[in-house]
Amino acid sequence: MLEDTIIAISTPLGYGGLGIVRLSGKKSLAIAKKLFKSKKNKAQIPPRHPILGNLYHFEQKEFFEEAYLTYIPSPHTYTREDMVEISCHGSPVILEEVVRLGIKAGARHARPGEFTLRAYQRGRIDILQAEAINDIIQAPSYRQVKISFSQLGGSLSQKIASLRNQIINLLSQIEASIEFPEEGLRISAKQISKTMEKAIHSLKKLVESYNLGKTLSEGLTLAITGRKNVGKSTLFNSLLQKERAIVTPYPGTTRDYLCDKLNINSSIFTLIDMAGFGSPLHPAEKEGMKRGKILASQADGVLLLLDSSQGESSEDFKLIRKFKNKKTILLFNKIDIPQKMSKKNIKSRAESLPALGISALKGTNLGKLKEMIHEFFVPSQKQGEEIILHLRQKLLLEAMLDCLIDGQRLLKEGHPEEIYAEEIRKTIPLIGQLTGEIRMDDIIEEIFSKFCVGK
Ligand SMILES: Nc1nc2c(ncn2[C@@H]2O[C@H](COP(=O)(O)OP(=O)(O)OP(=O)(O)O)[C@@H](O)[C@H]2O)c(=O)[nH]1
Ligand SMILES: [Mg+2]
Repeated sequence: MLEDTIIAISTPLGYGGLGIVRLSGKKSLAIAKKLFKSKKNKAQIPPRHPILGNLYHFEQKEFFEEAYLTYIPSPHTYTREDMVEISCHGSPVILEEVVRLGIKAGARHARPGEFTLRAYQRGRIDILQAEAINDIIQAPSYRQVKISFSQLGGSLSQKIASLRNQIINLLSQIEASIEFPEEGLRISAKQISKTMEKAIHSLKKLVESYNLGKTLSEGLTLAITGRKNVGKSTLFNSLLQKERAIVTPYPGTTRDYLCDKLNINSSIFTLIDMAGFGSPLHPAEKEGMKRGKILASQADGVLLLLDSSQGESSEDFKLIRKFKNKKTILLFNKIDIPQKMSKKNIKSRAESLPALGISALKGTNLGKLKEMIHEFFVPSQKQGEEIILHLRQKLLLEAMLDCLIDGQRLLKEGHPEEIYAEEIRKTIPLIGQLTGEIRMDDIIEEIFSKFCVGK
């Protein structure tokens, strides 16, 4: 497969000022030469230098477009193979014709992410860097771009490499003391424990960084819940600043749930508006409540809305009890009209929950609410701290952490070196999976399938 020369459109398909077709592989230049004739010197295509020419249709025997061609010989290319970039007008017809002719001339259409896959297979980047490339392309915020750019440069890979060295050093010291117990190579259990503690600390910090990473990449889900008619859909619309959900004065308006994204200071939240709780008057309402219950329990956080223009009800208390152990912000809505609810009474039953009075209708305190959401749900980042953005990475780091914690426990319980060294050793293949040094075909396939064609 690596022997094939691949071709694909690298720019988004559509009409645009420019469009780029890329080739990678041994035959890139030979194929490109069949499609492209330089205006100046017909024979010479100097490397790393865009040259102007015309695209030649070798079936119709005619020129059909002006283009720039850049030939970049291996190994200093994106894929480490010979590459050619053909840049012309961003016309889907032209770009697709260039690809079709390229395939006729001997190339194969690239699969999603195949250029980057080759960069990985040829050892130019590891899997963490490949993930960073796609993260840069798909970044929903500039803040994530900065994190991913640093990881593309190897910041996370280096951190993992240093962790790996730490663990390997530790293992070799333990092994030396097992083999030559009398030769003064023995390191003390205290020393081993200290080194392990350091590794555990670094791992813990990385695992925890996913709490922030998740808010920046896929985002957190926030369920807006409460009794019927308290203003959930109004709040949903006001936060999104669009008339997304239907609002009426009649209880039981929302039945199917709605989701939409809200960006607060680069952190992404998926807001969910759902059916309100109360006695259902229709089977669809009943089903909506059932689903709402599940959605709210699965969400990362809850905005629990109360209608403070009404007296507190047993249903409100029931909901407070229900979400007490979840990350919940309590909202007293409708503060623009006369108030009947005793906020003191409510707060006494929900002491630990942050609370705020708002008017979803008039927009009162919604800026404050956004600040509150950010502060409550998004962990702060310390300068220079590495942030992981992928669940895959978090799960592997967590598995490593478990091994080290087990090793530490066995050491403290006084088990022999062989026993706890075994636990520490289990982290090595996990690191290999994390960086892609150990190839796991299904995981590699999953990672690259998320890429666009042409990257
Ligand atoms: N005065 C006032 N009225 C509000 C406010 N928020 C919502 N309302 C009104 O309350 C009624 C119900 O609003 P919705 O947003 O549909 O309430 P909901 O919680 O989504 O209702 P269901 O979908 O039926 O559960 C509408 O008439 C809104 O205009 C507010 O802050 N102040
Ligand atoms: Mg509603």
